[in-house]
Amino acid sequence: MTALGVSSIGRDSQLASIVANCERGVMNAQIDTDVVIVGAGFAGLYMLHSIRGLGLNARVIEAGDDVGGTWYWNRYPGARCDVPSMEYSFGWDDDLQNEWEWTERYATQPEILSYAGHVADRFDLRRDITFETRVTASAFDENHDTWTVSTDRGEEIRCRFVVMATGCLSSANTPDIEGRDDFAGRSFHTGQWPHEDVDFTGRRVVVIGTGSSAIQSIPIIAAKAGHVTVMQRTPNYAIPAHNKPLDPAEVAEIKADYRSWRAKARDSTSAFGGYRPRPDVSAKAVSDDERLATFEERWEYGGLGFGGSFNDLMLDQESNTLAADFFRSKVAEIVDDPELAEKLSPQTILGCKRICVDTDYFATYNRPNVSLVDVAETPIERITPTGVVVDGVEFEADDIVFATGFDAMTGAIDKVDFTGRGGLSLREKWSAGPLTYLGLGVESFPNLFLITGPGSPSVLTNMIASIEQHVEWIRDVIASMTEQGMSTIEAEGESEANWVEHVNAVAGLTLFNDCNSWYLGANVPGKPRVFMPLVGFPDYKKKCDDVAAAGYEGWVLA
Ligand code: N01
Repeated sequence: MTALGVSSIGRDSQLASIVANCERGVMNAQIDTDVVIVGAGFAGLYMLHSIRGLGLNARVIEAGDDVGGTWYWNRYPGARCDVPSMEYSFGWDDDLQNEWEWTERYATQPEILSYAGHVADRFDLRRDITFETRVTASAFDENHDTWTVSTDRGEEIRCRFVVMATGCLSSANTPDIEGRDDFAGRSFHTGQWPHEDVDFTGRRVVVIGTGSSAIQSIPIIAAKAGHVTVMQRTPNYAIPAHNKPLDPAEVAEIKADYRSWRAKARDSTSAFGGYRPRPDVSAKAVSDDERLATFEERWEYGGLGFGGSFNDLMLDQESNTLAADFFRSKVAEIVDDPELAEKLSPQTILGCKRICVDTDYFATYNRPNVSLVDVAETPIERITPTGVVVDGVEFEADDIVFATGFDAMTGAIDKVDFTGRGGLSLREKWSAGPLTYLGLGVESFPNLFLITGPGSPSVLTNMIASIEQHVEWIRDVIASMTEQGMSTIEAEGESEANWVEHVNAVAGLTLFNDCNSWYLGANVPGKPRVFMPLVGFPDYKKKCDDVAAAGYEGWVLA
């Protein structure tokens, strides 16, 4: 137990803090730990390591029985990252990044999970992680400037800071379809996949959804299943991964100068260093031949970099249509049945929903055991004990796979009953959409930090780079507060309001508002429609650095 929340840094600071608090009538309380971190994914692991580095104590509370976060839960067949593995890894420890050997261009879920386990073991992190426990509530005690964090095991933990490291895509969204619980077969959600192998051999499987998780899992399920019926509400853009084993020479070249490679990533809009830079030219400014050659070249290279073929695909409707037309021509080439190809071709803005990265997704529809049901016009009516009914027709199933995504960005935070100053509930405060300053903190909720929270670039970037940037910013502010004997930091109301306006204004310059994406919360019935992430990593990082350099401008430190 650590009195005052300062375990080893500056006894003078402690004294200053006591005096300051006594002067304003605040009584210091005994605390159980300096920081409670919620979640043991990559954000939670690095946050724990960083807090320890300050000489403070932290305790991580994790719902799963092991580390890994999203890679712990998303074990569906074919799960892989869409960020190249050499980038989807921590860059803050040279030995760690140099000793770990990725095997493929895009790492599989088991490989990423074992990397997370390796990080936990290498830095001896598990001893401060409480597994199989959920945080249910957290209340700020204004008399003592502490948080009391409650868990589903009945424990109450008193601490100075709470850091939400709960991930942006961790709260599974299972649509409330009539009869869902009456289904007599097996049903799965891709984001809550069982740990044991699921055998689909010879079975009739209905897959609901055509987002990334569906696009990755359908080809693998179809290879064994008797029949796969895909229920598609919105067709999606998927660019081939062209996954392959990593070339040892290429790996050696990156590792020889890993630091500058990482720095290059931090300077790119989406914090990706590996792709060729986006040419600074509009899709409309080049000849038809040049444009086609660029699209072809990006298609052949594969992956998310297709969205960076030109500088205005997310800014200009006509340029976007040129890319979308190219994409649709590719679907028509791959899918044998022209009518089916048409149904699988998205008509929405390319990139408005996150582009998917696939292996054989469209070609899978050429298999005789795969069929598509359009549920855009006639939504799924109900689920019966034996199947799924659409437009009066029952599609019989042994298994249903809900590849229906997540209550993104706010879902996991909303599950915790946060009470801030004056008894304000965070759910109430966010009832019309999330309000944050820099995506890091919330007015009336002192000493609560969000890693990759709404209002930060997060899901529009390589998540690991965004996690690192947030963890280091939070670490530095806690270090600075501890040194100066400050007990609270809280976003100012005005800076929060201006920030929310800024995030919306930036989104308004793009085409991101033009579809029903999870970025907007549009996939969850009743969720307020607000564009949650911020476009542009380098400007954001500079803003955070400037705020810190100006003595945490826009925050109230007490
Ligand atoms: O979820 P999604 P996801 N009836 O929300 C449909 C990351 N990720 O798990 O588009 C019928 O994209 C829904 O339809 P619509 C990545 O950032 C990364 O696939 O809302 N259909 C949609 O088709 C990704 O973007 C990786 O009309 C219903 C699907 O379900 C994010 O996670 C891999 C429905 C949900 O798609 C989420 O991906 C996997 C209903 N009632 C995920 N409700 C990689 O790194 C929903 N749908 C590669």
